[in-house]
Amino acid sequence: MPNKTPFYITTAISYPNGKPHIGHAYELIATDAMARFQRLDGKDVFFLTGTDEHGQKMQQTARNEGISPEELAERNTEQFREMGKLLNASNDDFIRTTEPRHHQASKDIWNRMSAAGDIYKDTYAGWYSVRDEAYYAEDETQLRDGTRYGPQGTPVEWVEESSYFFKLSEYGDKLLKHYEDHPDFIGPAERRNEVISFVKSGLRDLSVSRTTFDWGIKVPDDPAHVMYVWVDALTNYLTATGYLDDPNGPRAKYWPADAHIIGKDIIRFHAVYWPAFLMSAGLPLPKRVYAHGFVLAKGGEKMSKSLGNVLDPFELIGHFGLDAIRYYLLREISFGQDGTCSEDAIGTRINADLANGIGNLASRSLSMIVKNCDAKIPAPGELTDADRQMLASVDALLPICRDDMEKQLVHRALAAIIAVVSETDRYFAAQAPWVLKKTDPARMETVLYVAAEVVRQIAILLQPFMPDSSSKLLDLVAAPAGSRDFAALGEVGRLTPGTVLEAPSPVFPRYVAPQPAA
Ligand code: ME8
Repeated sequence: MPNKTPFYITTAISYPNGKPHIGHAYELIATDAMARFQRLDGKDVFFLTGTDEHGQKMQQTARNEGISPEELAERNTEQFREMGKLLNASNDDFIRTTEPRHHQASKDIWNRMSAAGDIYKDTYAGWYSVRDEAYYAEDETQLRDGTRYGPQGTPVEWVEESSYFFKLSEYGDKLLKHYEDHPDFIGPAERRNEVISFVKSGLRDLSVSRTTFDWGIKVPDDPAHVMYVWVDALTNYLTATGYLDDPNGPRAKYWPADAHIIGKDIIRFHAVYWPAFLMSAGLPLPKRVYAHGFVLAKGGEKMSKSLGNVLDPFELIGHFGLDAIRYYLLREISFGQDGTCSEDAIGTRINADLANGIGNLASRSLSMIVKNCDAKIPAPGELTDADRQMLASVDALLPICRDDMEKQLVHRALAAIIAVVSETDRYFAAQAPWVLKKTDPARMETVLYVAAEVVRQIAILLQPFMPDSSSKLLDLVAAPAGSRDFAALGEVGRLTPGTVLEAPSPVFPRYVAPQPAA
């Protein structure tokens, strides 16, 4: 058995300063789909998510609530774990930056950067956004109605304190060369361009420690300083692999990561600071950083409590079901762009693609088999051009999906799969097996065989996106447990005639919006 190729994928680690929101759920679902896809495709996957528990934002929120930052982190991290379970996230580890393994790794990376001569002590005086946990140059800020805001629209405050600096200014050319030599390092293209122009505009040294609060990881040999939260946060990706501890350890093979999946607001940290830290520390760089867009409310509005348009992932799933929500978010929003999420749009999408689409195809074709073929997969006769074309379309899906998933174009992979469902609907309607039943039963059996075989392959391919429903679909075609990964796609895994089927139960019920009370 050849060794499987390692594949390491991460989400951002979330600030547990509040409950998880739909943006967190979106990122976890999308990354989960990518991780599951690679697993089914035979890779040795390590999928990491977790929480980013230090920093001023955590400390301030805790103070406002009258509790300690530890208590705040503990309480909300539990909710992030719960959300992961609810979303059926298949992460292999959940990292918390307050864990001892992470303190050690952060100190190690600091010491490496320091030994490289890239850290010096000075005083920081400039603008800081607590909400973004980010330093901004004066020209990136704007004064409005007496308050100064950073580029993401969050308020900034003037900070002056003793601080260690990282010599980021020395990494501009090296970073630009890296982007040029590795054109796939940053995606999508808009983000890559944004990062390149930011780096070209000139990098200033980065303040990497704070002295005006203490909720963080202490700087080695100078306990009056805590590390800037982003130094510690970014290091989480390395911590979980144990690479710094032992480059030959059991998980060290996963570094460098294949993909960091993050939101567009934190691209600068991942595509500028993180590779610069790693270059300084003499460590390999991740292969790709991909920034998704934001989930917005109906009409493209930002979700906010004051507008009353915030969608809660827990409530949405309670209402529509998990796989419907996973499907909607992954299919409707082009991964990399902003997209909207509203209850009407979810209902329309899931009815069209799931209930009327794959659900209907499976139930129509399989119930005809149960009724007319003695509940056994029929043996196909000689195939017509239409049958061959139909099977060729479904057999061709894997390379298409692979290519899209490699580029994080999750919505495109799904669109390709659903297009084959529509093609099968047309095939089914044109072949009219319910007519053949009377005129040419052998031909009916061939058509039903082809349709059931399409359902089998579509169900295998949909597993990364809708794990539970796909597994129900695979049960309906009695796909053997050991033949549900991508190795079973195509001709090698064709349905075996004579396999007994149960009467199909609906996998994707039609969504009916609740009627307002009269
Ligand atoms: O940024 N739509 O944490 P975070 C889509 N701790 N994605 C969204 C979103 C929305 N409406 N709102 C937020 C942090 N996100 C840091 C990360 S990584 C070393 C440290 C995304 O809790 C956001 O872009 O503010 C980020 O990728 C993730 O949710 C966590 O955001």
